[in-house]
Amino acid sequence: MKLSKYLLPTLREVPAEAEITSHQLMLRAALMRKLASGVYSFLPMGLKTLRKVEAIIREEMNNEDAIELLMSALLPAESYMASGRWDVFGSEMFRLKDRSNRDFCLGPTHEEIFTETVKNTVKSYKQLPMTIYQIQTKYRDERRPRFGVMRSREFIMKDAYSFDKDQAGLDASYEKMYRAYKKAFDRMGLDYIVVDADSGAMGGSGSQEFMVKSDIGEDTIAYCEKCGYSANSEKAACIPEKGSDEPMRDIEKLHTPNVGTIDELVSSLNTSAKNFAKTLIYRADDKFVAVMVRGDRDVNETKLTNYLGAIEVELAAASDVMEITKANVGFAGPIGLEVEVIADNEIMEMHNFVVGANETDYHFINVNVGRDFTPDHVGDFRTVCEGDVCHKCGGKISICQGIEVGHIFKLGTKYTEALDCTFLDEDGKPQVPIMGCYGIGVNRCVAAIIEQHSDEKGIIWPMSVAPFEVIVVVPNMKDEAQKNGGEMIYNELKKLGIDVLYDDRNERAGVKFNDADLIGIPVRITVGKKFGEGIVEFKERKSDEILEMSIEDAINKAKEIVERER
Ligand code: 9G3
Repeated sequence: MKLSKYLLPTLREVPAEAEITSHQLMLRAALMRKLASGVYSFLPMGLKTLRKVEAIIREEMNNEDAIELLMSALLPAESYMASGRWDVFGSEMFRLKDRSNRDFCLGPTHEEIFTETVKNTVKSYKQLPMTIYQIQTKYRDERRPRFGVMRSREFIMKDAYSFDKDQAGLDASYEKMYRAYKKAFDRMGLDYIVVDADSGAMGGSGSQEFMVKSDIGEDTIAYCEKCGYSANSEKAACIPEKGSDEPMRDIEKLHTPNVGTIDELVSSLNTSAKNFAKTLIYRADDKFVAVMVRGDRDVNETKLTNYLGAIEVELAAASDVMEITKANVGFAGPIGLEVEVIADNEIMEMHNFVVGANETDYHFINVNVGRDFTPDHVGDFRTVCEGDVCHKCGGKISICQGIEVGHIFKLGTKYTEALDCTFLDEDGKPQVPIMGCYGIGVNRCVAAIIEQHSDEKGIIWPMSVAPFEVIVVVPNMKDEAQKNGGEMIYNELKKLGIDVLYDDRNERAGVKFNDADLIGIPVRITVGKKFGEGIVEFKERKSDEILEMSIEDAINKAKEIVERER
């Protein structure tokens, strides 16, 4: 491809709204342009990287006998009504009506659609196991689109669904997908970890996320260096820190005016946050609960939601807190509450601790479980912290941020039952297939690759996903010999089947070199002053070393690197 005839509107300046590296570089390197909040158009080079990521995913899925098909993105509401999700997914689902006023949505995910397809096409156990997938655009009206394509409202997902006749079959299908994901992400050059994850509204018996470690990742990961345990912090198990055994002291009610924060409270009482149990009033769907965790911990709302089997859990409004505790926010406690009290395991380890008195400006001190109150439920309701003891091996838990690029689930029969999808088993009896589902965010993979493969000058594409494999740069197009030399090398490389970009623009050398670094093509061959001596420059984007060599050596070295790394 000749750059003088291509579409590559690179930007010198960093666009103001782009906060993270990948978002900045995807705009500056002319991979994409924003159309609306969370909606992007892909320019030629951005499309090439998307297609190369998709091709890697497709190859690894096909290697594990998955079968590709393509569903519509314009979906009739009926399918989602049958599974009950039409009402569950509120404003996040893009809904529309056709000319006959019938309800449709733009597909956010396709469990129902794939289940219907299997229901209508798979009749016998002989056709199972079957894993079918698509690579297709999804639509979700995110409340806060951010970080470019990391969280956009339209994105390409590879979504796969496995159908088996029993749990053992699902376990086998799940392992095949797990293998396909590892191979695909390895080939893309992504450094990732696999973490235990919450299955959320999907239900089922467990899920795992493929996380790319990155400080800008939205997800928080807990991991143990010693035993390798790793989990999304939404799910990571916590064990309670042992409390100090001390004799029970008499409970006292103290006047604690003007203490707005826990720190102000504990310093005014000359104690520590570890000796304070905070009581938070939550609304879980249509009921209220009081949740207690130690003062220096956070309530894990995912664990709470799963325990209560609720659809939505959120902190109660101040007016509700007043009605329930008869006190302003910040003075809630477990003593004398009407609503159920749910206590984290650590509360049971505490002695003579502080709680709100359910009276504005008052707290109780020297509170003890059993004598002063008894929680209705006790369990693991807190979020894991740096330095926690690993529940598996007793090692130390570390925390890092991650970008979720893949998520695989053992779903069970939630959708096949809801949609009455059955197959006839060996005895001719109807059985319900057991499902798994498996997603990869394609756009997010491109962004994650850039987050992990870039420097201050721009992108450093791994060969496997690079939009071009070699760039030929002629700094001085006015010099006929150098210009013809560049053209000749460009044509030779093309004949060798190398995807080569030829910068034949009438631009200054500095612009050409800056653009070559910005767009991150793995190999650069420069035809400059020494061309007259038969010498060209050879540089790999991932190295600072600039080599001088003959034209023939440069072409052979480019071929060798491309064929080794693509
Ligand atoms: C919706 C809307 C948003 C959603 C969903 C449905 C997330 C939804 C979870 C999944 C689970 C798996 C198949 C591929 C792998 C992930 N946000 N999820 O189901 F209607 Cl508006 O998508 N789906």
